[in-house]
Amino acid sequence: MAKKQVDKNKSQDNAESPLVAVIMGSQSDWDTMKHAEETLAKFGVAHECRVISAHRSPGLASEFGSTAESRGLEVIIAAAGGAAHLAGVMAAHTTLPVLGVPMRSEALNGLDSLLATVQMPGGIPVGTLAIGKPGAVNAALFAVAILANSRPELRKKLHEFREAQEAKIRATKL
Ligand code: RP5
Repeated sequence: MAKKQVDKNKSQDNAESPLVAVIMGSQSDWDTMKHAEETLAKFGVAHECRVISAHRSPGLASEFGSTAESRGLEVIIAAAGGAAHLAGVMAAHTTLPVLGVPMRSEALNGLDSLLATVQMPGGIPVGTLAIGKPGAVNAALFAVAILANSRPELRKKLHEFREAQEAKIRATKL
């Protein structure tokens, strides 16, 4: 299957104004972060996906974080690898909840990304998920849970998701 390019400028997949932004430091993060996108799509949550680098495009990062609230976003999922500043930089520019997903890095297998994302000094919170694909999926589920606080239809979908997960385990025969 052809590799999907993250659209750097536009919302994708839905015409509605996005509630969740999935941003990542590099196109190379997409193979992992597409799992966040797929999860949001499964729940029917309007979202956008973009490449924004805290260090390669600091102006864009600052602009995106500063305007996120006024553009109607409610949650930002920020993925980065290595010296992973993106989630922290977003959190510095907005009071929206920011969920950080550490990317598995070549040099340190993601431990660098995890520590850089999770160890925010007090005052600017980043909710950090697991390294890699589980973190990408869980960041999306966490975003849905946040949105579900004021959207009963999403709460219902989350219950159904959990029930389906449990039913699958119960039906597993070894
Ligand atoms: C980070 O550096 C990105 O989030 C990515 O995980 C990592 C490597 O980026 P590339 O060199 O592959 O563009 O900024």
